Amino acid sequence: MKTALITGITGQDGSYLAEYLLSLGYAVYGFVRPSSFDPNEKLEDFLGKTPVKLVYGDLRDLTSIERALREIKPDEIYNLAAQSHVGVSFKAPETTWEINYHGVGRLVHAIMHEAPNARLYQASTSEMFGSSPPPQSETTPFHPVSPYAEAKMRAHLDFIVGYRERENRWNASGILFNHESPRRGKTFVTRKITIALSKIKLGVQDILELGNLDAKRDWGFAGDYVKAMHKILQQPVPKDYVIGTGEYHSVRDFVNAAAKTLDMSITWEGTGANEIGIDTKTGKVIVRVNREFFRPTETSDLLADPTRAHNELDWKPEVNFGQLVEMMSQSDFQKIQKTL
Ligand code: NAP
Ligand code: F7E
Repeated sequence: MKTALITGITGQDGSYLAEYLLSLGYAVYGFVRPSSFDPNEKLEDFLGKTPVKLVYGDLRDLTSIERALREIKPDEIYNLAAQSHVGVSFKAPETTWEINYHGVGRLVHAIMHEAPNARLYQASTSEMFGSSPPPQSETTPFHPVSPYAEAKMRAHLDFIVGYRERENRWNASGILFNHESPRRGKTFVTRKITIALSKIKLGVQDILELGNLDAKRDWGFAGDYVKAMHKILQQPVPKDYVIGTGEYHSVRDFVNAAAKTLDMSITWEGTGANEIGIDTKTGKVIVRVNREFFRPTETSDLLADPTRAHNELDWKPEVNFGQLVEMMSQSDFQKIQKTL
């Protein structure tokens, strides 16, 4: 039986990965931040009662990382913990760097001392490509445009690629494009949309306010992407892999698709900050642009070229865009309906 340690296990990806590794027969440990809440409760919301063992720690605390590695001696480490919100990174850049850059450095150094044979997966991101035009592959230059993307890029280059090349560390990464699910955090745009439209449909919210409707993202399903993470750590040689669907849609497309699954339709009028979305059946304005949700600098178009993952990992996503939007919209609609 292999042993895996997952940082960020209480997040979207961590919960799907834990489920997947348990199904493969792994002993799964989760590294969780101490807080006044019982971390088991958060995990149980997603997974129910599972045989995941939790250890307290924080990527900002080297001692806690070393202790966890000494106790667990994992074969595989999945570093999913991060301040993962791009918008928030402009408001809290130091915290973002502390966790997303220095945290990775602490982890890599601790692994070298406490679990030198462990394989490390790092959650790198398509945001590192920033303003590089689409499609983006492993050879596309990085041009990050946010503190989140800069910290992730430097961690990727300094600690993952750098230590792999200089120190022969078994470090690999997935450069993942956006992936979503009913477990996605509620402040990310997809979940914000599916919650708001469900509430509007049920008559408990009037309007959905969004930022940049023209931004295009390559959206896949988190449950598919955690399988790629596992495959990356089973390869004979550690490498970096772009993981995405190879298809992209604008934020406006996502709103239209979510509305359709809820039997609603939206007519768009105006442009830029004055654009509005009108419920075709009721004639009410239900979507408005609010500048508060724009970012100081924006990654406008992200589209994966996942050829290496197809060829070397034999990985392809199973859930398409329409199925993802339907899954998320129906999940939120049913959850909200139950509370009324
Ligand atoms: P998420 O839902 O925001 O989860 C983040 C996790 O990190 C949570 O479990 C959080 O714990 C934990 N965490 C935050 N700060 C920590 C710290 N200082 N020490 C220890 N744990 C800490 O993120 P996700 O969507 O699952 O993404 C997983 C990883 O993939 C992240 O690194 C993200 O940057 C990266 N990524 C995500 C996407 C995507 O589209 N989802 C794409 C590319 C890369 P709490 O529960 O205590 O907050
Ligand atoms: O934004 C636009 C926003 O916050 C998507 C993280 O998992 O994926 C995620 O980062 C797009 C952006 O995700 C709103 O400007 C419009 O263009 O859902 P998001 P993200 O920034 O792409 C990457 C790959 C990661 O690595 C990150 O960890 O939607 N947008 N209006 C909005 N975004 C938000 N959040 N809220 C809005 O109202």
